[in-house]
Amino acid sequence: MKNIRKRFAATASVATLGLAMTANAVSAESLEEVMERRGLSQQDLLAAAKTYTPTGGRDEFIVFSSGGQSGQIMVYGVPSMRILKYVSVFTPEPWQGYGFDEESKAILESGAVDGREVHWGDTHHPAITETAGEMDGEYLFINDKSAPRVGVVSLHDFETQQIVVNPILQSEHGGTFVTPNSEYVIEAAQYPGVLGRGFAPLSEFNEKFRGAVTYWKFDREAGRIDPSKSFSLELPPYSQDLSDAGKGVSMGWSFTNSFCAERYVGGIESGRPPFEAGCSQGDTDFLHVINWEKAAEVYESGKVTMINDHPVIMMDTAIEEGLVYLIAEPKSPHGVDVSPDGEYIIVGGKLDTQGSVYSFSKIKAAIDAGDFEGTDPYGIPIISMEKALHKQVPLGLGPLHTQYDSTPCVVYTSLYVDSQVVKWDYCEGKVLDKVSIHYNIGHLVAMEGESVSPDGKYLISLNKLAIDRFNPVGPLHPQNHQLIDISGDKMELLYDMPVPLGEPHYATAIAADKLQPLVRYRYGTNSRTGGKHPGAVRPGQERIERDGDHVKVYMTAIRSHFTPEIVEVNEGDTVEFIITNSERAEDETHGFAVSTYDVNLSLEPGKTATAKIVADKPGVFSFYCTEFCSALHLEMTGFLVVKPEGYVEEAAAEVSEGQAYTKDDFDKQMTTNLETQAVIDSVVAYITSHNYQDFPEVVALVEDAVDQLNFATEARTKAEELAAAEDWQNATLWAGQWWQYQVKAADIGLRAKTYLDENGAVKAE
Ligand code: CUK
Ligand code: CUA
Repeated sequence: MKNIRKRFAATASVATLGLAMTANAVSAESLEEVMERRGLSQQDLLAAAKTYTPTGGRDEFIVFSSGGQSGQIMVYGVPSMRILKYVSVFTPEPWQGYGFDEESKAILESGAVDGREVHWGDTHHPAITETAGEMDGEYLFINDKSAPRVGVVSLHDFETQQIVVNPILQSEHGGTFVTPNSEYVIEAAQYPGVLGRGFAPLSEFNEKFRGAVTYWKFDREAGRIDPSKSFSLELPPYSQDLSDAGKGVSMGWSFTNSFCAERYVGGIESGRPPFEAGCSQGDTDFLHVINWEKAAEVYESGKVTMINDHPVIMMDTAIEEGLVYLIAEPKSPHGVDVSPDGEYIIVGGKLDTQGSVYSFSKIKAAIDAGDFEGTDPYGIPIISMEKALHKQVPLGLGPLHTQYDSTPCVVYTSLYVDSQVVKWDYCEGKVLDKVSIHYNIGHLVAMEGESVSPDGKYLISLNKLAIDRFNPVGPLHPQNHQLIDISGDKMELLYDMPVPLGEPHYATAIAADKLQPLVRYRYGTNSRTGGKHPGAVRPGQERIERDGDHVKVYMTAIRSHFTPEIVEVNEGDTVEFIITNSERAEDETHGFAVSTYDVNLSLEPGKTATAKIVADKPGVFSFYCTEFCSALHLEMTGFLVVKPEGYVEEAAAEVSEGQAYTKDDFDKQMTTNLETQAVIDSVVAYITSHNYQDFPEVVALVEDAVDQLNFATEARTKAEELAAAEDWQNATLWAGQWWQYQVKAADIGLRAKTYLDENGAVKAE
């Protein structure tokens, strides 16, 4: 009767659901009908086909974009333009626990400037480590313009592992750019200051204010910048801007341009013309040409002045040793980009209409011949612009940055004022094509476009304005990354990607197959140091230790419980939860939060992290897992009991039992368990009868399932022992726990089976 009524109800609902019929009709729509309905052209369809990535598909390139004022880096795929990750560098980011666990707090705290913690960053230029001028995908650097800092991100796990603070600059911008073997990470100043962040009156600007460029030594083995082997070079108080490292023929040199070589100091409030007037008055600024290889030798020979314990090669020494030269560059320059072979250096001028192509061999010839047109006010030799130029090519209004194509001599330059990208030939000096973007492009990035062997194919325009491109969301619009196809003669705009994160400046793109990130950590890893966490424990080793009013909880997390689950402390105690995720299954991340406290962990498989709180208020607070990690995720919880000062336990210290269980309950649970075991056995038989060892993903799942089954066996033994003693209460609960482990093992087993099915595993003979 019940069934009939159900069936009747089902029929009635189908009959009355005219909507369902319409939905069927829609899904049968033809391509032409969809195009008509959505107003799509053939061109749109072609663009879609070039970017659309079906479910499960992967991208050919991975882009790391500066997240601007978010202090983060955004990671997305090309051509799909699907965002994959935000890596926080200078800013707390709760999902990944960054700034909410002790390990990452230590990283953020190391970014304190003169004792002041800075919780945001203005990220501009990411750079991936290089080997022989090729991106190798191991580490990534990014600068903070607002507080002069450099962050180091490991691309083994996409986590920030180091922040170094520039000891002498008060402002920077021309970072980070790596030398061809990542020997150094270049960071150049922006606004001049007294080196060491000291004071001098602005009336002594020319005498006391300075710029500089810092060469941070990268220790590849350690995966860290080594400040003790890093040095800087003092420069005049021209506002240094972007930099690039020489390569090939210009290996050992670096180039940093500047604006406001006028050394104008504003003062609009006292009737003086503003900065913008005084800083754009001159026709030219200076490109700084620096021999960093020789500078490193000078530094090692000890010809430095220590400022804030940091070695600085002063200008007099730099001039004497032939480390630095200047060349005029036109009209408020911005980008400086070295060609793949290292011979050409292309500079764009914000107020110019042409791209200036300098020739390194001409520069070198002038230096070798001592052929200078004079010196600047500080005595630095100036190479004549005419003698250093290969060509100047009219490109359009406001050329900023340039990226190199896979075709020799072909480059793409952003035109800020024209809102266009221009494709041109810098060898011949001719424009090849232009495409309009929306709107006011800043940087642009081509695939591996700054390496010695650019990949071409795609270009992304990182625009300053979005204006009318997207659905309105208030006065602050999203940023707009526009994907452009550069595989043909004509550039073709394919896709707009809105990004609500921060203004992107530069981005860098690498072939996806060069990235080999971890799937799980070595058991008990402190992801911020890369080493073994001293507080890591394995299941069975969990404990609570007290030292005075400091309580350490050594905990494990595995689907779907924390061990221990009840933690009792006294009001005023400092409590550290040091938690290891004991999982090995891919993507089985657990979170950890304590109600009302400012902590959240992201515990990926194998990771150990610490949530530290001061239990300053008596009460009972739940801690729980913040990632929906299994069907019993909501049950992944525990209590932090904070006893009031002077509290004396009156009632028995036993935890409340909740529901009471009988032999019937136990028997019922056992029946369920034995049925479940039969299912597990069949899945195991399926997996082991196939060539699962050929699939590393499945091997990992099997390992994880075996873990769960071992736990299951332990729980079963306990249940059976308790049943023998007729303790039906605990026997039933342990039988239930056995079932929990079975369910997890079955879940993992089914994932493995599905994977084998979908990936063509074969049945063994
Ligand atoms: S900068 Cu923003 S568009 Cu910081 Cu490289 Cu040129
Ligand atoms: Cu672990 Cu939810």
